[in-house]
Amino acid sequence: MKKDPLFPKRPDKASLLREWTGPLTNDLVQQPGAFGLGQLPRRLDVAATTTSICGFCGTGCQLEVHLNKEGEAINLSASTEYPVNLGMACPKGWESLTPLEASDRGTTPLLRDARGEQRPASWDEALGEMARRFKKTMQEHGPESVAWLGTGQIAVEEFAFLGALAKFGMGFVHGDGNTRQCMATAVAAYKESFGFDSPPFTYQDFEESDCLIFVGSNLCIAHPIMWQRVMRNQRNPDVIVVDPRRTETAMAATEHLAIEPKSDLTLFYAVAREVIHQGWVDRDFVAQHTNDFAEFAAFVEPYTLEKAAGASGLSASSIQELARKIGTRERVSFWWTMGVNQSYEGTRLAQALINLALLTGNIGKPGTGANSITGQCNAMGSRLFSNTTNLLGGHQFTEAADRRKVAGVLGIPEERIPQQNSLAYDQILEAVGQGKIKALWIIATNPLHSWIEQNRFKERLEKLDCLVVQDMYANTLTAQSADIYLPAAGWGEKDGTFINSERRIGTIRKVRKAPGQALADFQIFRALAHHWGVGEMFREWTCPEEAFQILKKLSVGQPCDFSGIRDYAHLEESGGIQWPWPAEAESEDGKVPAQRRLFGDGKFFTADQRARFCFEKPRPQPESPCGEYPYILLTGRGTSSQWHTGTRTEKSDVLRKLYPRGIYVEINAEDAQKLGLQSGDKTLVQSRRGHLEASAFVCQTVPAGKLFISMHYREVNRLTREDVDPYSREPNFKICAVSLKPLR
Ligand SMILES: Nc1nc2c(c(=O)[nH]1)N[C@H]1C(S)=C(S)[C@@H](COP(=O)(O)OP(=O)(O)OC[C@H]3O[C@@H](n4cnc5c(=O)[nH]c(N)nc54)[C@H](O)[C@@H]3O)O[C@H]1N2
Ligand SMILES: Nc1nc2c(c(=O)[nH]1)N[C@H]1C(S)=C(S)[C@@H](COP(=O)(O)OP(=O)(O)OC[C@H]3O[C@@H](n4cnc5c(=O)[nH]c(N)nc54)[C@H](O)[C@@H]3O)O[C@H]1N2
Ligand code: SF4
Ligand SMILES: [Mo]
Repeated sequence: MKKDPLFPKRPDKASLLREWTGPLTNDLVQQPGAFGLGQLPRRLDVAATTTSICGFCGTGCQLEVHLNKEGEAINLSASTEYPVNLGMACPKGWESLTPLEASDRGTTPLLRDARGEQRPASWDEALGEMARRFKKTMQEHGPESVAWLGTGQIAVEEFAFLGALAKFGMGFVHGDGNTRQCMATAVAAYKESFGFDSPPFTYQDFEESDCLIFVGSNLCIAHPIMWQRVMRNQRNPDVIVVDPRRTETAMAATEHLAIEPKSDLTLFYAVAREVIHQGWVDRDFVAQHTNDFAEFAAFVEPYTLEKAAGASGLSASSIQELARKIGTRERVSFWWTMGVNQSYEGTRLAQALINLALLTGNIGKPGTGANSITGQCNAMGSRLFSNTTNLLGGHQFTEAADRRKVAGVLGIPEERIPQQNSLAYDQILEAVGQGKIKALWIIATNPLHSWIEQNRFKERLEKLDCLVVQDMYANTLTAQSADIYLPAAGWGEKDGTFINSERRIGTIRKVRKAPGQALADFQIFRALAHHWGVGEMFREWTCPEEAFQILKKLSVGQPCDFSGIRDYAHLEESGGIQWPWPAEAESEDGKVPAQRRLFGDGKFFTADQRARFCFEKPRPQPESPCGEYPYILLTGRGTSSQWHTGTRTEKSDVLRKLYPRGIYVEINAEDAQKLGLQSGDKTLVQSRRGHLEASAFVCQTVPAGKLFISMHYREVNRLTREDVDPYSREPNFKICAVSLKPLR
């Protein structure tokens, strides 16, 4: 911990005001006074300062947390020297401490009694009861009758412990997490194209690119500090946003391509064809470092500019111009988020972007790359260490050598490691619906708000014999349904590491005591191991920093090898460390370089070290608009001040003020006029699966025929439809067909 009694780096209010140079958005983020600047610490109260990576989004900003004599956080500010955020933070970051103080924090375990009411219980009772019920279910119905659903929002050490305990200790076969709702598509795409789940970029690339193409990404509000990095770009770049909506990011870009939803695949195949026809292919790179180019070139041949124009609603000339920029600008980078991942054909779409980077040799060099931006603070950690569909450290359950290696590092019998992958989230739920999975443990996710097609989800959940929910708050929608509730400490109340979007590993620190009897997830897993009778198996997992040493060993020899990281102090003094950083890594000055990207040598992680062109014919959307449901509903983030289901951000008065409380639906002026609607009028929005009431917000951000409702409102997933991408099994959250009627 850094001793800093005089707090010399305290930024003054004026410089912080200057730092917010963000785009004009409709949610007031440009008014810094609104997000907690009034709370800068008073100089004399600060006894020490420590640092912690922010616990919200995958940007991974570092915060300086100012502590009093007792080591308790008084307040925080944005780290000025961290290579990610350079002194900036968004409203959520500034307000990070407030959700910890909420009055509805879980302070004691709860057990549902015979009358159906949740009653306080001791940890021994609650964990004893959980162990008893899960064991009984497994004895009667086999190991496949239980499962867990985890998260991308706890520390790496925590979900590694969770995954190891559940599968190797308790004998589970199935577990998945909310990363499935989010990043699974990028994982599947990278694995097949590059041989490993390996986002290649570093944030410096935002500043060093000549042409940045954002596909299905609303960076200004979902990753505001990454957008600030784009704003620092001095190369006069083209910033092109491909999104059906005129988002905050689209407005701030140099160009907005307002495509028809789900026409992206056709569009980018046509762009690839044009790049090939115009001779803009980097022939040397393609010949030396890729496979299947000839097949790809033949495949894209039917995707003419006219065909893409027909599908996307863009003009043939604007598609040609897009291809020209991709083919001729020196440094081109492709960035994507949920508009790509959350699609029934997301994996192929992500690969269509990867293909363009490969075709034009835009990879491994400054300002380039096919770059998936991650959502949650530690989605990248969960991708490597959740032990769900891949074995700890990016290994394979199905490979005997991998099982042997992991068993050796952990000192457990090899037979403890399942030889099959877990079912994916949607398959776990299907098994719940069929009565095959009877006990479910949900950790740090709130699927009764966030999972797609809620009615179906709720029906399935009712079939469970036992639901355990482990959350910071006892009153989330999901926690209220629990038979057993386990109160968890949150960000700020525990130690550990997160991995951000650019593969940077950084530490989080305990700066507050958890309320009541709430325990860090790590400690809950430790206690549960004891109650299950496998405490001995996890005797080395005494604290997160010890567990980190085990994870280092698991990473050895993998593309993500970070065995060269000494300990948490090494991470803190280095400004975080991007993987890979193997034990044999060397640098000239003995320090770890602040920015590193992958594939500078053109060698990929496939067996022959070549990247693959992966492609497939586009398919029609699962649900198109029709006479009865004439609109396409789009869903996504609504503001930089709210986080998902709002369990944390709703607890801050400051953040709440920045966003409307009541649910609203964005509707184009043309459609509103036809229906005689004005902003504020009540409407009924209906799909084949459910309905909701929302007030109309008449605006130009959505084109005619499209509506938008943000995912922060719990009602939205009553409307959505559970279709998944066949390769990643990520749900198609972004679109469904709905009707809208004025309610008078
Ligand atoms: N403030 C805030 N920030 C967050 C989060 C939050 O809840 N609040 N959540 C975090 C998480 S977990 C995630 S995953 C990220 C998500 O970050 P983003 O993916 O940037 O956010 P979304 O709004 O979900 O979706 C992005 C865009 O995809 C567009 N889109 C929809 N369909 C299509 C399509 O067919 N084609 C194209 N090209 N675009 C389409 C939508 O119109 C939307 O503008 O944000 C992270 N950051
Ligand atoms: N329609 C629609 N639906 C969507 C999306 C969309 O774009 N459209 N986006 C999807 C995406 S990308 C995502 S990532 C999901 C997110 O969906 P969720 O994961 O359900 O959303 P959160 O609100 O982040 O839920 C996290 C939960 O963990 C708790 N928590 C926080 N920290 C801790 C901790 O340290 N320990 C424990 N035990 N609990 C903790 C919080 O209180 C909260 O209840 O939503 C998905 N749903
Ligand atoms: S951009 Fe993301 S990581 Fe940075 S302060 Fe905001 S929520 Fe936290
Ligand atoms: Mo996400």
